[in-house]
Amino acid sequence: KIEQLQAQIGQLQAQVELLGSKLIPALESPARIKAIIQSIKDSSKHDLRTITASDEDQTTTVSLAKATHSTDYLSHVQNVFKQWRDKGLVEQHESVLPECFRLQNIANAKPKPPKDIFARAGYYAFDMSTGISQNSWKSIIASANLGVQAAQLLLPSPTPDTTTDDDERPKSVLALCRPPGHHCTGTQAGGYCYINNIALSITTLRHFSPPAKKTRRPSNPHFASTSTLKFAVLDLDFHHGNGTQEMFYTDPNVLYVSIHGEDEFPYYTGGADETGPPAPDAASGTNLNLPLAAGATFEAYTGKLKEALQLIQNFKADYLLVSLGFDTFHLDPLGKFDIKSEDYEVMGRQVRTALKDLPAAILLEGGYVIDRLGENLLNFLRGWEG
Ligand code: SP5
Ligand code: ZN
Repeated sequence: KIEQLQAQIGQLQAQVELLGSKLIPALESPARIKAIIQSIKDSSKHDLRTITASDEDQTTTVSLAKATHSTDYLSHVQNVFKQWRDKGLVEQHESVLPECFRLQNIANAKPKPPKDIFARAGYYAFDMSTGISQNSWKSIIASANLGVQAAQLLLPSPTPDTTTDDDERPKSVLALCRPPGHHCTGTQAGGYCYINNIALSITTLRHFSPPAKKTRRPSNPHFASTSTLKFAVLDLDFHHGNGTQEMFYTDPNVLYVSIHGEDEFPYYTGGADETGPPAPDAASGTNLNLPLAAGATFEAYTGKLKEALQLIQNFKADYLLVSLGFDTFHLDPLGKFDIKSEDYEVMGRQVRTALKDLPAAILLEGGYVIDRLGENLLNFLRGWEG
């Protein structure tokens, strides 16, 4: 039934992706979020908020996104559909897909964006699954704005002395982002990702956090205020979050930890040997990849999860960001793990129990079995809430 529906949607909107050797209706679709929202409403267990990005929110989101994405990349994503359309390179109902990708050029280490708008599509992308259609930017900016808003909800009140407000803030927030974010880099879309929503949450927390309280004896170096915030990212999507890893690889204040399918998409990152820059760099050891072979059971998974949680505990972060993907589900068309619906409750409980003091933003990444997404997410949340 879902397949029929997707085929219909595919014909209607022509949102396609290349999978293997076939151009298929895009797996990453609005139906994913619709299904999740319906399940959350049906459960009536959670406080659900709809957040619409005002013009001002959109401006703020784009300017925060510039901390991790280049300005020219962002304007490309925003404008390429119309530019292709104006030249007759794409139909109104189709999407922009690249034909040729940026490659290494021995004569020119830093090639400039091509003048030709057709050629630019492959300069700013790394796969053919991340098309840009008429309404893409609207979704991309709305999704990114959720990354911003989730972070805003976790921020301490600006007047730390009136503790009452502080108690009102949630300890954890889930943002139903779509499109997802963990694959795109600062200059290339890919893996259905255009703006890194997790990076936006981190940038927002950094940007809007009140300055650290002045100590009573600032002259004592022991009390010197070190206001630098620390962040731990736990990436539970089936795929390695190459974009997030890249953005914070040399940042000593962001720990990136990922459990993902070994040698799976995005293929060229995610190895256990990618641990950050070599010592004595301060960021050495702030990246941990825990690849798991195809067919991995939940028992194998929880083994890796324990390792991940231990490292995060040791890191002593101020905030936790979770990239939550449900493509680890045993029926997922893109995943190869053997994780069942009920396992997500255990997973949620395990993470929250280990890290219960950390304010947390959970952002949705992948997960493509549309009619099981709501159930799997609700299970995760039941475990998370104890
Ligand atoms: C956010 C997210 O989950 N993005 C995943 C994008 C994955 N796209 C490529 C998947 C390739 C799977 N292998 C294809 C083999 C076909 N026979
Ligand atoms: Zn994924």
